[in-house]
Amino acid sequence: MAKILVTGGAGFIGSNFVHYVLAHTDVHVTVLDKFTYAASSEALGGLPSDRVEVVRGDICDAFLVDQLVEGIGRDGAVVHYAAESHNDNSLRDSSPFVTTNLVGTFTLLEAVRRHDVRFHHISTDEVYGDLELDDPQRFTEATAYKPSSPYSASKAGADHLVRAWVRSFGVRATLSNCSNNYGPWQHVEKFIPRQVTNLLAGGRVKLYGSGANVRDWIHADDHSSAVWTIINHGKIGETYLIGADGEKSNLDVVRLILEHMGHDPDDFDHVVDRPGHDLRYAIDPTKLRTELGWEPTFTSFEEGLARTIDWYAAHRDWWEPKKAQVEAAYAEKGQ
Ligand code: NAD
Ligand code: TDX
Repeated sequence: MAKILVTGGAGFIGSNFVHYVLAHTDVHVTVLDKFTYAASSEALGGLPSDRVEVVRGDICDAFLVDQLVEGIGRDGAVVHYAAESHNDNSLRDSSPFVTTNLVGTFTLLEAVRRHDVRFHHISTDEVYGDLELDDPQRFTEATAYKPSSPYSASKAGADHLVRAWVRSFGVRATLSNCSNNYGPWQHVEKFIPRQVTNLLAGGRVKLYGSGANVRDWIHADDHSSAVWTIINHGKIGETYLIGADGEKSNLDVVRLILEHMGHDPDDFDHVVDRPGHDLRYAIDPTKLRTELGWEPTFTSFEEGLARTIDWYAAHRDWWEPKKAQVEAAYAEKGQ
């Protein structure tokens, strides 16, 4: 594979993948990103300019997408990360979620179909809805779809489009549904960066509801290695769940953050819960591990979290300008 197109490559996880590919292969990467509020040119800093091209544009722009996909060629691939990604935003205004996540994915699928280019679609475990806290089953590739929020419904719809284009038009695509990511460059609107930067800014930790909700955490570096494994060794038409056995309640995560930052682990606020808040996500990654031999490198969430907290402490210049606007939107909802 000589060339790939990475959509959403200036976002939290897409930029991690771009760094991963440049560090581990000699592939040329074109990034297509609209540079919404969630993008960050700093996250793409320090990359070799002869191996990366960054195009500012919209995945819904059929003309631009067609040109870029044609340029990748039949032996390359499109790796599709671009999305509106935040549940709370989707509850305030669902419109960009429907446009980018559904129409954008459709636009890319039509282009890869026309030019016969390999496609990998990045999705989320949220398409499966939620589990009871004591359910012994975790999500597998066979779990039925039951999305709860406008965000997860738009991602579920996009997944269905990809599968339909594989079956009806023979598009060479794979899909992956990953659990909650953490690591450097995650926007301060998201749970872990929000709490860490609240404390760094002299504010307080904000836990939705009781904090019993469980998320299954994976470091973004491990998500990137899993996606690269699937692109190279995955079977066309197949879906792979990506997870690293990282289940933790939000309450436990908050306490770990407070302790690592030298605060009393019970010194946080309970705030208004998210409407429709999913109770628990949990991934069974057996297929990816046994069929493709992938393993995560971050096996201790505590250690990965500590490194992430230290990263935010060292990158105040990056997150501080984004903070006030995010907190003002939360404050309006009592969060
Ligand atoms: P992010 O919000 O940090 O980044 C999204 C990127 O997409 C941004 O750079 C943004 O500018 C770009 N973008 C948005 N609309 C666009 C458009 N119309 N055209 C071109 N670019 C556009 O998101 P993230 O957390 O990095 O998530 C990336 C992908 O991974 C998403 O598809 C998301 O659903 C999926 N995912 C995320 C997680 C997680 O925990 N964050 C877990 C599983 C799956
Ligand atoms: O201030 C907060 N307090 C709080 O208790 C915030 C922002 C969140 N929460 C809770 C809600 C969730 O139970 O923390 C948990 C994680 O919240 P988010 O970071 O918003 O993530 P989540 O809604 O679980 O979705 C994430 O994982 C799946 C990503 O944002 C999605 O893009 C991905 O698909």
